Amino acid sequence: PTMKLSVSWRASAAAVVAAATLLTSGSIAGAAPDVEAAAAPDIPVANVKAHLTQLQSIAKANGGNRAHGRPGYKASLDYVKAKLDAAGYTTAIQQFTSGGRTGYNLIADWPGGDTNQVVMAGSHLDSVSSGPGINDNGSGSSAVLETALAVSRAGYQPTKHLRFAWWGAEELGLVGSRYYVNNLSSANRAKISGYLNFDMIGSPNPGYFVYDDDPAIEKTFKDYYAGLGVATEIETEGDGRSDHAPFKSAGVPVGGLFTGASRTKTAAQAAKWGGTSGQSFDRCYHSSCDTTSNINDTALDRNSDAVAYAVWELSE
Ligand code: DTR
Ligand code: CA
Ligand code: ZN
Ligand code: ZN
Repeated sequence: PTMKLSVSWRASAAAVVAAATLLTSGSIAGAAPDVEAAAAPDIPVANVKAHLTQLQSIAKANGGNRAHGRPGYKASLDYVKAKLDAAGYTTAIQQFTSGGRTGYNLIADWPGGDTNQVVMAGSHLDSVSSGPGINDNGSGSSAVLETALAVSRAGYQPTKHLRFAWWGAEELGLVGSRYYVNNLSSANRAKISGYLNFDMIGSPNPGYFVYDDDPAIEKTFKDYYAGLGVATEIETEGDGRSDHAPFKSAGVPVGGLFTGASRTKTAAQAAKWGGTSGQSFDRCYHSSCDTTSNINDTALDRNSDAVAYAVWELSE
């Protein structure tokens, strides 16, 4: 019995040594020295929806909206900022004035990575004054927030530097994002290797549109959807209509996703995506009914996962 015991003891000791070696030096003889970069984690859509519920409560407690210059906007920003601060981000609030009212951008940097190669993902956090703006644009803001939190949970250390942004006063004409870009030095602007925009990504009668701008970013999103077996179309409604526009004008590579607003879904689109033809992608666009019931969970889930996929893919 002693011999048997010692043999099994030796075997398990060797396993322990091997594991310890792997943990410390990263590889042992014969192990693959460089492993594929970690794949993006799944983004739990329940977490994204929890943020939407919070944003709706914030609107309800502040006059029914999250519009620029109203208390609901700053309360929304404080909610997002608190989550990011707790997750280890370096956050900054950038103030600006528009229409005689103070506006705010929230910028969150994930410590580490090459700050000469900055990958940015952003969305506008403001709503119109008619309602809580859950699809437009709680959906983008919550997906970007949850992706940032997933980076923290994963302890992800990408080669490039990650920066996330929530813009103010988009509905007044891309005011916050334009203010940010205009106040970047040319040196800092040149360091941004790409800007990913997410504005309306959970529309109730969704289409799956990919911005047709930077080819590499566009391919990243199309590869993701191809992996799901979901067809995509080029986004044709948005040139200049969301926060990627100031970045594009400044020569920064841009891309993004969109599930549609007031345009009508065609029969052909309904045939490939489901939903209702002859009905707009979001019947509550800029209306008081843009609430948490104005969201298609499948679209929100797929697009939240697409945000994470692209952030990991473009920053590793
Ligand atoms: N202007 C955005 C909604 C919007 C309309 N078309 C597009 C295309 C691409 C992104 C966004 C949009 C808003 O109302 O916030
Ligand atoms: Ca998911
Ligand atoms: Zn809008
Ligand atoms: Zn929007």
